[in-house]
Amino acid sequence: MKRIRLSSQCPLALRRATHQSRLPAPVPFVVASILASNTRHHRNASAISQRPNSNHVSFPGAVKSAFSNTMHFEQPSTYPALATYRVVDQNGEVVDQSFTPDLSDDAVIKLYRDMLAVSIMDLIMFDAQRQGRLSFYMVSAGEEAVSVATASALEKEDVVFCQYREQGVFKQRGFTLSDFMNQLFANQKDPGKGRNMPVHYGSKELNIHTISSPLATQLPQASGAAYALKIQRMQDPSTPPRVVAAYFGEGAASEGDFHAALNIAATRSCPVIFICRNNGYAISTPTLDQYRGDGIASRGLGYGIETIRVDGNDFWAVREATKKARELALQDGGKPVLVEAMTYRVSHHSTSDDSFAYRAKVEVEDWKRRDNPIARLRKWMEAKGCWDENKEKEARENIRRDVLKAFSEAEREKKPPIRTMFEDVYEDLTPDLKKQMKELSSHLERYPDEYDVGEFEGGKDSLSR
Ligand SMILES: Cc1ncc(C[n+]2csc(CCOP(=O)(O)OP(=O)(O)O)c2C)c(N)n1
Repeated sequence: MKRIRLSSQCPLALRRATHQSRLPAPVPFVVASILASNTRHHRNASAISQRPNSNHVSFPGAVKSAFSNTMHFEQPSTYPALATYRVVDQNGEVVDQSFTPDLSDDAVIKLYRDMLAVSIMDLIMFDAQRQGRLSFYMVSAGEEAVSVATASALEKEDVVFCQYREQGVFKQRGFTLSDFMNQLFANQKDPGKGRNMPVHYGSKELNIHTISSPLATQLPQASGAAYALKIQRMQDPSTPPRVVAAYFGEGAASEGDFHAALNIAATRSCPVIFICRNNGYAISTPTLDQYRGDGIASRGLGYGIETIRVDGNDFWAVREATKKARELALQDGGKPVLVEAMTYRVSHHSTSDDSFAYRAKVEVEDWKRRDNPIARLRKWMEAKGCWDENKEKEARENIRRDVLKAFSEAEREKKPPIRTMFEDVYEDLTPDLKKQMKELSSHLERYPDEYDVGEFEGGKDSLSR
């Protein structure tokens, strides 16, 4: 057995040494160097050097905590709420005098049109669901700046994980209106082959992972993906630097996955930007019932993560903060950053919800009148002289026409072959699945008047291939 020199005053040394002796012998070079660098980091952070007569504690978990002879319980209420960064106020006027726009007029107009497109598509699809032409939909009214402006500060190669209310991220990155519609109508052009609920978009080409329904599962995945990016760059430093952006609502931040994700990203120094859309509600649960602390931002500090709170209805504040967050996330070999964007969910949670059962209409009307991210950017653009009423009218008409065109094309498209229901779980169909497929085929043959198989590509023939 390997002899280990132990310091009797340092139980940690014993723990570390025992742990090291259990490491399996052959470790690939890259993994070994990562482990070594993490261990070095760990050693520095946990070195206990309590000097005689020191005025502060040096426990591993509280490195510079001053001794105090006064018993005092901290009261959260004595700390002021973290500030909310703003560049442009509700009137479209610049309040951060250090701000200079880093985009050409055309580039701002493109992003403004993305926000408009999302809001117009949302209205049309919400109504389409009400008409029974779609099974489900979720709008992002009032939150268009959070998604479009954050996305605009990312690079194409960055990896994105969304919750479900970030259609602006997809739009900004190049998802077309047809891409949205094909997924919503679950037709044969939907890369997900119609297997997911509407609004659960995904795009391999745009580096956006497919949305999944269980809340917050995307967050530890995002930390893991960011760790993978970090390792990739350690293996090959010529790889372009990339970050992960992970979106979530303040309600999702009550899930255990949120805490696990932040802590692992902090301790492993992963280049991930956590972007919280704090829109005041998690379905019917208002933020006042969701938490007692200072929003989500205060939690970032608790995990040792650089954090900013921004006015989520201010396109420029969101863009500037995300730009800086990306820069920070790539510093020192990588680290997480948290952005909490304060906004308001103007519409119902989804088409399955009636929000007036739990909030007053006047509250919503008040928000709509007082603040709106699209109106705010429009005021700024008009003051700058690059936008006016005519351009607005024309843009709205064109977008509406394009949405309706993509809508009717996607609605007419056939559904994926029925056979796809059995595929893609196993490389080849298992005997069990083949049996089920045969049973379905004979069932459809026996009751031809009960099922409209004509809307599926190939009808029931796909089952007998
Ligand atoms: C693990 C889990 N629990 C509950 C739900 C049901 N659910 C879907 S959305 C939602 C509210 C989430 O609110 P928030 O994260 O604030 O996002 P918002 O809808 O406000 O954009 C809930 C409770 C779920 N999808 N997954």
